[in-house]
Amino acid sequence: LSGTQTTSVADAVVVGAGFAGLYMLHLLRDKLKLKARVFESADGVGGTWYWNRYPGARCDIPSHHYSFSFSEELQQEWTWSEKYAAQPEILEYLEFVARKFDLNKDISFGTRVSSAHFNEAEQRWIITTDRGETVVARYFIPAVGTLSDANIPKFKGHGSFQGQVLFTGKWPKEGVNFAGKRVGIIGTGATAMQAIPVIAEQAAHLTVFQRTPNYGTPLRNEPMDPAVDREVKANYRTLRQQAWESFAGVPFERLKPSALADSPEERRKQYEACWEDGGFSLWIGCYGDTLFDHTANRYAADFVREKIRSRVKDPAVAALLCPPESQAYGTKRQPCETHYFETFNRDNVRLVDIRTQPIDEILPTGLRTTGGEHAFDILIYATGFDAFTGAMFKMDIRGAGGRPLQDYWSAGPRTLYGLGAHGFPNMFFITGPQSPSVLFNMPLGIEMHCEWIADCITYMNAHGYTAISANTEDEDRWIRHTKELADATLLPEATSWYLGANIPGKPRVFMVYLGGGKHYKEVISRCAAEDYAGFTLTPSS
Ligand code: NA7
Repeated sequence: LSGTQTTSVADAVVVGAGFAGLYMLHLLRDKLKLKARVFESADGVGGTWYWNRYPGARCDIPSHHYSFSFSEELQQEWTWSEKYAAQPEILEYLEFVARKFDLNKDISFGTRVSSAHFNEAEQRWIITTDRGETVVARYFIPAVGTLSDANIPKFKGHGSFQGQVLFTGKWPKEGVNFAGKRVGIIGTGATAMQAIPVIAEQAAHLTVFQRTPNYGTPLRNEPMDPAVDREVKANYRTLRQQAWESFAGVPFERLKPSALADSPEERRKQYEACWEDGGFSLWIGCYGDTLFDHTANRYAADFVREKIRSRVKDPAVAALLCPPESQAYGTKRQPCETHYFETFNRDNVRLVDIRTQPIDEILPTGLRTTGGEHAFDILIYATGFDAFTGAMFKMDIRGAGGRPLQDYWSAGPRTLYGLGAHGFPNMFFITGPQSPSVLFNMPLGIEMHCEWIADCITYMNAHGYTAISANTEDEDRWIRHTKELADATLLPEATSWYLGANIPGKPRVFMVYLGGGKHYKEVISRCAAEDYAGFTLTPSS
């Protein structure tokens, strides 16, 4: 195709073939009977689960919950092999979904969208790709993922390393052979905590460069118990209902309102029980005030620090791995780990604190911190993503009057309900900023958004509207509300990617709606029921 210019017309263009793009395509094509095109830069479906093939990559939400709920047949047909599915299995699942609903034929793989410009006269989006194709479409849906744009810090000497350089979020399909290799890894976030124990077992030596210690807690993965699977499948409706009743789209049975209300003995019992449950239990399934009250938070933080100290043999290493008291627990995304802390008891693993001795320069043979040189054969960046906006800004999106999205969002994302932005008519976001997004079980959040978008398009077609765009004052109201909710918690205190604080120069705005999935769903359903109140609809001329 490359080199040839083609122009075609579609009702909708979707970018990305992860959970979001796949379900959006299914709804637009099979339910609304529209012509939808999907562009995907990878050579297969999967999105996040296509790219994140690093060792140990696994979902931290139980498999039965982290899956589509829209098709009872699909729920019954698919069987997960582990309590928390690993990346290859989630990718297989999405490939299965694509085959089952015959989605691949409408996806152009290996194709990146270069630009999307709104044409006001035509009330249509003009979308161009890097393979010379132009599509004119009424609706434009960038389903590009929240954590998909790599954040690779440009240290002095960037690019000079002569060995293999890897980024966890773009892991080679053929895998990496660590046998006999010396490996350096930068970062100790949720990704690194999954990868480090696995790499340490395979490599000759692993050096971990840590800037900020993290409050990891055990995932406690296990093989799927067939009896549990049968039980869930017989009661899937109830399970999904429980998910929707919960804050983050995953129910936790032990949740109690306040750590302050319990005696020290009761608290310890509760923390130990949540610790044993694993996953996100201690973070969001233990006490309702953990992320709201400094004292409640300190109780949990002390508990995790004590656990870290009990797991790491060398007290000096344990001290480095313990987040300081100034760093509240769980205000950064809670990493879930499997033998992460024990990994530092191994002879072939070394922890280097780059908070006190920062990286000076990347060298052809490794890197140099202010404390000295480190040599290795493979350098891994586990340094996270330019979350929420990074992938969107790479696309040259321009709304009415040719205004770049980057310009409209220069002080932080501006949306109504995280679904649309003023001046960008007929463009919809999925799990975007100012929605529950990453703090809600993604497949369910994605279903909620895709269904809202599909209903909105159905409504517009039924009533003869050609465009829908959010009102500025309603955006202001929603942004204020999102900020108020965040400010009532401890989360904005952290230098996290929730705030854009991991990217130099990025505006620090808390980007997740913290009112919970259930309340959020009520808000957007009411908006739809009130003829899309807060949005302006343009009748066809
Ligand atoms: P994260 O959580 O953003 O972690 C990135 C890690 O890389 C973290 O330890 C950072 O340290 C470190 N980092 C980033 N930039 C630098 C520089 N310039 N120097 C040194 N260290 C650096 O990304 P993950 O991929 O682990 O997780 C992202 C999400 O993906 C995860 O939460 C899941 O939802 C899926 P810092 O803490 O900034 O000091």
